[in-house]
Parts: sequence; C-alpha cells; structure tokens
Amino acid sequence: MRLTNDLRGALENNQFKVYFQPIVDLGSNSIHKAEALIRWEHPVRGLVSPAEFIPLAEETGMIVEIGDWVFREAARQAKRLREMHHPDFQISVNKSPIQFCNNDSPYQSWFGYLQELGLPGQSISIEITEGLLMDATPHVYDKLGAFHDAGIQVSLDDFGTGYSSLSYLKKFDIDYLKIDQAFVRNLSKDTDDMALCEAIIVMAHKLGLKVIAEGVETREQEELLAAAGCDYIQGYLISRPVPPEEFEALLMQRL
Ligand code: G
Ligand code: G
Ligand code: MN
Ligand code: NA
Repeated sequence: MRLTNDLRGALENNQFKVYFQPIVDLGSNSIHKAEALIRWEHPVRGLVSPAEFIPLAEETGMIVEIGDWVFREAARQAKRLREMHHPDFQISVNKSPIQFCNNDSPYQSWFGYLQELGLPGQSISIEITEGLLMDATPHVYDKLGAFHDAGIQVSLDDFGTGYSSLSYLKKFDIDYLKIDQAFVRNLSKDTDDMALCEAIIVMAHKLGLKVIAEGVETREQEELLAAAGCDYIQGYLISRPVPPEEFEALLMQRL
C-alpha cells in the first residue's frame, strides 16, 4: 500500500514531528506535565493523523523504530523544560502493545539515553492501555517492572473504555489513570457520566493513583472535575497539541 511505503521513508526524511499537549495540575493551576503526540507531515497529503498511520506502523513493526525516535525527542524536550521551566517537568509517551511483545524493543537503550542526558526516570511517564494488561504475559510484567525500577511512571490511558476487569489495578504498579474523553464530553449534561467520573476518582485515590481527565474542552467540565477531586486536566480548553516552540511559548505566557 502506498501509505505504508511512504511511512518507511518518513523517519529518514525527517517528516515526523512530536507535538506536546499541556496537562494542568488543578491543585496549583500550573503546567509541569505534557503528553507527546507524534505528527506526520506528509509532503503530498499534508498532516496525516496518527490514528491513521500508527496502526500501519504496528502491523509492519515500524512502530518499534518510530517509538524509539518519539522517546528520544520527548526526553530531549523534558531536559530542556526541566532546565528552563520546572525542575520536575514530566513528558508522557504513548506506547503501543507491540512495543512490549517485541524482543528487540530498544527500551534498555532508553534508560541509557536518560542517563546520557542526566535525566531521572521520573522525567518520563509511559501511557499504556488496558488491553496490554488484560493479556499480559510474563514478558509484559518484566518490562513494566524494568520501567518502574528505572523510576519511569506509568499512566493507564483511555481508562474505562476497555474490558475494565479492574483486577490489574492491584497487580501492576500504575501511577496515573487517564479518564477517557468519552466520559468527559457530556459531563455537564449527563449525570451518569458525572457519577462515573466521581467514582473513578474516589477509587483511584483509595488505590494511591492520581487522575488525569482527558478531552476537557469547557470551563464547566473543568469545574465539575475539580469539584470531584480530579488531579489533572488535559484538553482543548488549555491547548491543542502544539509543536515544541509553541509549547514553550505557551508556558512562558502562563508565568
Ligand atoms: O494525536 P491524536 O491526538 O490525533 O492521536 C491519535 C492517536 O494516536 C491516539 O490514540 C494516540 O494515543 C496515538 N498516538 C499519538 N502519538 C503516538 C505515539 O507516539 N505512539 C503511539 N503508540 N501512539 C501515538
Ligand atoms: O488515545 P489518546 O488518549 O492518547 O489520544 C488522545 C487524542 O485526543 C489525540 O488525538 C488528541 O489530539 C485528542 N485530544 C486531546 N484533547 C482533546 C480535546 O479536548 N477534545 C478532543 N475531541 N480531542 C482531544
Ligand atoms: Mn495517550
Ligand atoms: Na490519552
């Protein structure tokens, strides 16, 4: 397929870019976290959504190399933001389940790269989905354990949309739950969604996890989530994912 062929050359031809979306700490109203989201600037098609090319990258195994590249970009940005803006700045990176099955996943070299940059593990968090934990092999346990030992934090992405058996919340060391935007979208009208968000937040806190709500687009949603005790929010209300230069400008404006 055409797009798959183009994808092969995209890394060498510098067509990928990592954008950053701020995550606001509701307690202090400050930004010391962001999610890294890859973008593909295709020479003919323009911006191609990761929703379109990440599945292709997974099928072809290219996700391993692409994921490695995203990690390095994110780590470099974390270093810069820690020096310039906030000493505890943390960037979260999405990890596809394929990156856990694959034996040649470069994750060991990630720890080396952090050391090279003089960054502690806490400068990075990885976002995984419930699907990965549902059919977790010993291999997955080992890798998550290795991340944890390196101080890298773990966020459970799209929480509530998978087969939430919840038992894995006990089995794995997870630091953040990210409430999926599906529960946030109609928060001000749908009392069921409000009940679900409140229950997720109470449960997470009792288990010692912090909660990040995704897809926050309105002030009203922010207020409802804050009242429910949510720790962090992310969404268009604060900013869309933006290129690193723009992200830095956004942080400066808030000072
Ligand atoms: O960026 P957007 O907001 O359009 O993201 C669409 C989807 O692509 C999301 O599910 C997101 O998690 C995924 N995605 C974005 N960047 C990355 C990445 O670097 N690695 C992986 N595995 N998925 C990503
Ligand atoms: O699967 P994951 O949660 O990593 O993907 C996040 C996706 O949600 C990205 O495509 C990102 O661009 C998008 N996104 C981020 N904030 C908002 C928002 O406030 N509203 C909507 N509709 N999408 C958002
Ligand atoms: Mn994510
Ligand atoms: Na997410």
